[in-house]
Amino acid sequence: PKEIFLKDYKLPAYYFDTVDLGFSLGEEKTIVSAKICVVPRVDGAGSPLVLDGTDLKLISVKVNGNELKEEDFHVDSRHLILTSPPSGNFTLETLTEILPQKNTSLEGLYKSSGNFCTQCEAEGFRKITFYQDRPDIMAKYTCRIEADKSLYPVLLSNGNLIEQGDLEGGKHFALWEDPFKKPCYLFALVAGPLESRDDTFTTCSGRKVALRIWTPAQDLPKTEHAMYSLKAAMKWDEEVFGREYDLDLFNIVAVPDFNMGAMENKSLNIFNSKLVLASPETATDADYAAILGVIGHEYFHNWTGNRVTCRDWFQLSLKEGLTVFRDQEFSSDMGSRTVKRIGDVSKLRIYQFSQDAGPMAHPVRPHSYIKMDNFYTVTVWWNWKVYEKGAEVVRMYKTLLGSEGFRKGTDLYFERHDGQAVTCEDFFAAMRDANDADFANFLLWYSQAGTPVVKVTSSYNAEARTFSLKFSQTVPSTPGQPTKEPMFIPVSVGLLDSCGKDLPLSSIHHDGMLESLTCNGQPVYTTVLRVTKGEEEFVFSDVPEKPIPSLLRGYSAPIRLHSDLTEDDLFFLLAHDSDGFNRWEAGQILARKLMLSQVANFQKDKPLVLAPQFVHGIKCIILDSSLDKEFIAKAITLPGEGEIMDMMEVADPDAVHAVRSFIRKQLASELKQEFLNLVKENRSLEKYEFNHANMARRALKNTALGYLGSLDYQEVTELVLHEYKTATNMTDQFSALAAIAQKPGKARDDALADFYDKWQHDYLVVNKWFALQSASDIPGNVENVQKLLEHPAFDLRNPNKVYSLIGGFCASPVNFHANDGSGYKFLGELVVQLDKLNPQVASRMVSAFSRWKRYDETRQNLAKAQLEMIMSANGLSENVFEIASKSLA
Ligand code: B3K
Ligand code: ZN
Repeated sequence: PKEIFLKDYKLPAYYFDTVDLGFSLGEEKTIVSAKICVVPRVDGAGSPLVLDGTDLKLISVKVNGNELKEEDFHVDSRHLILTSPPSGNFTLETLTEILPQKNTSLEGLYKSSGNFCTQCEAEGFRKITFYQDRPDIMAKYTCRIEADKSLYPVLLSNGNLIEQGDLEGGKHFALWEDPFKKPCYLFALVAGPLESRDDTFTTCSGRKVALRIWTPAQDLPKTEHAMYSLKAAMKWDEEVFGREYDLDLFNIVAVPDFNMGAMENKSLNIFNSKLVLASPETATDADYAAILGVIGHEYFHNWTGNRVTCRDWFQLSLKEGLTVFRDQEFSSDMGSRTVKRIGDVSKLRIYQFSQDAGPMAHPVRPHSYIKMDNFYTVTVWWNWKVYEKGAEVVRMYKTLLGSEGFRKGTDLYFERHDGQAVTCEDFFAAMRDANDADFANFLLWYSQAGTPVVKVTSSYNAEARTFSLKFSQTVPSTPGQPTKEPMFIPVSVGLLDSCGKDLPLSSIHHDGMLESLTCNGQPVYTTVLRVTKGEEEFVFSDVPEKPIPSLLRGYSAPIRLHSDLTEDDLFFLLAHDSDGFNRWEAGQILARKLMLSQVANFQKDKPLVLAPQFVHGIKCIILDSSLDKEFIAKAITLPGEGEIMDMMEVADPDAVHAVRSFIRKQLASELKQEFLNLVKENRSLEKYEFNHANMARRALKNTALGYLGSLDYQEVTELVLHEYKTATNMTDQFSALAAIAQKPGKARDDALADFYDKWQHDYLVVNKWFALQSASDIPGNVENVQKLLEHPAFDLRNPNKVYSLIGGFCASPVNFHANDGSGYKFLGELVVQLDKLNPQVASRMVSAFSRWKRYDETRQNLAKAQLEMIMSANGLSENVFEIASKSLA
């Protein structure tokens, strides 16, 4: 396999102006015609025209209407090369044959569950027709689709429908025209027996847009929330970013077989049905929230990705980091900002931090790739660097510039680059130029991999009334980047007085300069320190008493922060910080310390103990009626096992699991009455509603139920069963089931059987049932998961089922990392099998092995053996090769 490098980027020799596609969709084969107006770049004329094409059968190729002679082109399994094209503009016409019904990779054009459907990003268009499959080729498209009318009554593509009609032999056709230039990765086609939920949205300039969400007829009732989300997103983008929708029609299609969450094809978004379909009875609050976020995300791409796109795939974060940031802000505005931030940062910590420290570490803008698909965030097994760390980089611009400055920057970015394929530097330049800002070496965030580690020490001088913060930063070495430069880190800070109130900040000494912090003569309570050096000191003046600093408020930079705050300071911040995020963070730091100290006890065979101060802290949070209930639910949830393992020299899944279970159970037993009260006081109100207040009640009740489920009292078991039986929505029902399923036994078996019985007709609910069992940490779970592979509802060809059952299993450290190697063997064998069907999904699964060097020698050897076995498999895909070989390196 060939590695592709950013430094090798070259402008294309030819541009494409217009592209007219024709599809004749058939059961045996599909014929694709492409007529392209080719325009040589000034110094490109006459050079060979190299078109990408994977596994296509070429029927004919014409230039300016004349069939090409054999000596004028070359065709193989990857390319079609025109060896001596005309020197001026010319028309290229190709006819190709493809077999969508045999395409299990779900990339390119594929047929599944009775629909034809496409997925072209990143490089899937080359599986449809011969083309320069790269994002800097932007052209105007038409698309004519022809198919059997009874089997495929609905024919969709990008843009506007300009003609449709019946044809002989029971066929019909539709002709679509997209007036906007686009790269081929945004091309889409859907054909199938679908029906739509219709609505309209009137844009800020008064244009009426038809909105349609397409699904099989029986699923239409479940599209109400998706439609609500779409309209909310359209309005929000007008208000917050000044972006108006640009066509008269916007389509969303939900399909059950899809590799990722969704795809932002111009005016024809295609979604994994999991991210569209919801009803209170079948979807949880988390599903509702994910739908809101992803519908928003794909819609926002219309400007950040489609109107302004990427020059090359190395710039992926230009559109993904920015669009993730936009969807995070959208969800924050629709719900609770603090809770959203806590959720995003915890995920960032779990996934991005660990990837940043592993063999696949790469910068937000990678320097090279073998298979671009490996650089996408697709579901929880994603690559978090391009997407989520990229979003943190965008957030830092906003932190540095403020809301108004940031908006000036995005306005300038759209003004300058509409209709262009650009780079991360272009975004940087727009932010800088619109604000005349000094961003020092901020661009390093795009090129330097690894999570910076920042240490802070503080000291108070009572006489001088000054408070000093000393920072030192290092960036750990990563593959290919042994040494690093200091980064530009915005650290948002506030100082608390002894009553827990924010102190006014008046001025600060830094680099020999005294800087006033007042804003229009008024003191500020939070300020952003620009930390740019290896070692650096900031001294606050006029500080009347020894403060407790609240550092990195709102998590203002994606770093690991180590401070000299004592446990007492942290308990104080947990009780008082005005920054909700840092209040939660203080509790998490305490919990991490506690868990690590107990892991050390466990490893030395010492008894485990839970500090009374910690129980008291949790109790205070529970009883604080001024707090948001969803915040309480987050604040009383312990850090995950993966997060703790990441902090250890040698990760020990058994110890971490034992400690986390011990603390949970101990808290449950000491605070049993409080948890029982939480359940009773927060039972769901009559009707399910997706709003923050109701979701917060459910979150708190179900977190309490989870704690109680770890206890062995009869009374508690009955309560949990009662909650399961009386639940009126999936959020409550599934949480109760999860609480019951914590412990092996008859109650668990009966509840799981009952749940399947109820929901076997609904594949999305059945996936939850798979995931709950596969991710379980009950001992020896690998056998159950093996059995579930044979379950009639399981299908290796459906990505969602694989993510639920196999991905779910890898998420349980004790079972996946079982020291007899059973978990590794299970995954190794499946990856090889899966790779033959769907390389993208297989490569996501193989990533679970990537951090094998973090474990003890026995586990290392077992995991390595599986990776080597995978590497030796016949016909291994580039996707899996890239991850497996980099993991072994
Ligand atoms: N842009 C798509 C992801 C494509 C993944 C290709 N393997 C979805 C999104 O980020 O919005
Ligand atoms: Zn995206």
